[in-house]
Amino acid sequence: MSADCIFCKIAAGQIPSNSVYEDEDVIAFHDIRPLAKIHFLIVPKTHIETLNDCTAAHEALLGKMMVLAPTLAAGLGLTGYKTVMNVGREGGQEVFHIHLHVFGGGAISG
Ligand code: DGP
Repeated sequence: MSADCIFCKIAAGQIPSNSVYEDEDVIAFHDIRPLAKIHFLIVPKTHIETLNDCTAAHEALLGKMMVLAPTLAAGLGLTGYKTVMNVGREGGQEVFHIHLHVFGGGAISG
């Protein structure tokens, strides 16, 4: 856990979130500033700043995040959706703890 990381604090239950899913490895919760009718984030509990910091050791965790997307989207009634991971400031990343955005129900364009 990184002491000043908002997503670490959410994962630790120190800051509330509108939860979608949680297990021992990941947490998913609705985005506080939704860009689509349904917009949630899939976040690993372990603190990894960006996708650029991932190695082969993270393959299972990243795969789990991806495979959870359709399951959680279906649970929210979505049959189609968009996934995005912003990487680095130039990639639009604001929170430096990796997370997969899932947009649906009137998704953002692009
Ligand atoms: P990104 O630009 O990819 O780093 O997106 C970060 C997202 O995190 C952004 O859409 C807003 C969301 N967010 C930031 N702080 C909080 C928070 O405290 N709670 C929730 N639920 N979402 C947050």
